[in-house]
Parts: sequence; structure tokens; C-alpha cells
Amino acid sequence: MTLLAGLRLDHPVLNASGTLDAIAARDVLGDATLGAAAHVTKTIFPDARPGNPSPRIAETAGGMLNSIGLPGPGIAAFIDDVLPRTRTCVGVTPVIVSIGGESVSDYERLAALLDGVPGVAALELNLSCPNIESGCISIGADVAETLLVTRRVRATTALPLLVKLSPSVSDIVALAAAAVDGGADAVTLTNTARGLAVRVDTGRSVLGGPGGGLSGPPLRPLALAAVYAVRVALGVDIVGVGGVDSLATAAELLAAGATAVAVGTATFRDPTTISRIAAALAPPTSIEAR
Ligand code: RRO
Repeated sequence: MTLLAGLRLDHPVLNASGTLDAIAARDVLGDATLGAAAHVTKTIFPDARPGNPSPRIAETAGGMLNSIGLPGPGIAAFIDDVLPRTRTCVGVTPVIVSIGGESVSDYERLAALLDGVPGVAALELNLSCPNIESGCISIGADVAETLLVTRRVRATTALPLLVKLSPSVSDIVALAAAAVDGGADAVTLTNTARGLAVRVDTGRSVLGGPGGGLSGPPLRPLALAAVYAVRVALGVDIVGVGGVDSLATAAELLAAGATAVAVGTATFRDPTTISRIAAALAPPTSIEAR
């Protein structure tokens, strides 16, 4: 059993927000378990958004860049349609809803709308999306704004709160401390790092957006550094995210101080990654208990 932000989880392996659409995954996996101990949704904004132009994904040395740009149906359709269908797909698994906005009041409004909605086990405040011009990371790169948004959401809902931060900041410990001061129960470390793939013929971004978020194994040392620094400084639950693709890489983040880990990019290659790591982490059953 893993206790994360007050949630009792069967094991310490989650999916990273935006990397496992439970509804679409059912088409691939059938009735096989998705495997995450808690299912984290794609970040939802107050209003519907089309997302960024394609291409949205590019391979880079050992990892991936994305510029998805937060496409989504908006909170009303999420609550009425996406969330109930997601719950059907994940069964009894707790659902953590990732929320994002352009302003502190957007987060407050989303938290108020989600408070009391059946099946919402916790909220993750995405303060770290690299693919948006205003909001998310512009709030999460600033200590005072991070404190304010967490405090306002904390005052709006009693749901457990996770705050997801970017590795592309100057002082992640100060930002995590602000989240904790504001009432966060856990921090998620980290989102993708700001990156770029460039076309030599045009000098422009390979992706449809002006930059991208770097994920996969190249993110691993950044995530480890963030988790370790925050663990040394603060007594807060941490979800470690960055290049987890095996038992060994999950174990590294747990050893650095993470309470749980989340798998992102690796699920694109193998959608059973979460289940495999969770099974490998499970304590062996003793001969007497068999
Ligand atoms: O949608 C995205 O482009 C995106 C998001 Br919301 C995020 O949090 N992190 C990321 O790498 N991409």
C-alpha cells in the first residue's frame, strides 16, 4: 500500500498526465488492466481548446519532444462526458483530475466546479505546461503566484491537492515550498523540460508550436535532481516523473525520495509498462502466504 496525498493506493506507479487516455487505451488493451494505481487525466482548461498545429510530436536523442498545446473539450463537457467514460474505463482506480488555466481565478473556478463531482479523488494543478503562452508555467515559475494559486484552490476544495512543477525553473525547492505553504498535499516532479527541435532549412521549429516539452530518458537526471532536492528540503509527498521505463528507473526515483512514480513517454512504446513496473515492485509473496 502507498499513501500519497492522503490517497491509499495499491502500489506506487501512476500514469503521467496527458500520456494515457483511458478511453482510447481500452481500444488497445481491451479489458486488460491499465495498471496505474491512480489514473491522472489530461489537463483540462475552463474552455474548449483546439491545441497546437501539427506536427505535435518529434523524436529526439533518446527521448521525445511534444507540443500538444492542451487540446480539450473544456470543463463542462469534461464533467458531463469525459469523466464518466473515463471512470467506466478505470473501474475502481482513483481518478486525479489535472487542471490548468491562464490565471489564478481559472484554477479556482475549475476546483469549485470539480469539488463534489463523483469520482474525483484529487486535483493536480498543472503549473508547468511548456506549450502555452500564458498561464500554467508562467504561474508555476513564480513563487508568489504558486503560493497564491495553491492557497486559493486549497480554500475552494477539501480534495487532496498535487502541484506539478517544471524542471525549467531557477529554484524548484522554493516553488515546491510555496506549494506546500499554500496547502498542497504533494508535488509532482517534474513536467517536461523546455526544449526545441529546429529545421536547418528554415530555422524554424520542427513542431507546430514554437518549442516543445522534452520527455523520456533525457529528462531522468533532471527529475532525479528535483526529487532529491525537494526531499532533502521538505517533508512532502512527491510523485517522481521523468524517464521511468523499467523497475530500475522507477527504483531510482523512489530511492531519491519519491513517494510514487509516474510513467509517461514509455507507455507510447509499450502500454503495459505501468503494469509491468507495478508487478515488479510488488513484494514477493511468501511461501507461507501462497
Ligand atoms: O498539452 C501539452 O502540450 C503539454 C502539457 Br498540458 C503538459 O503539461 N506538458 C507537456 O509536455 N505538454
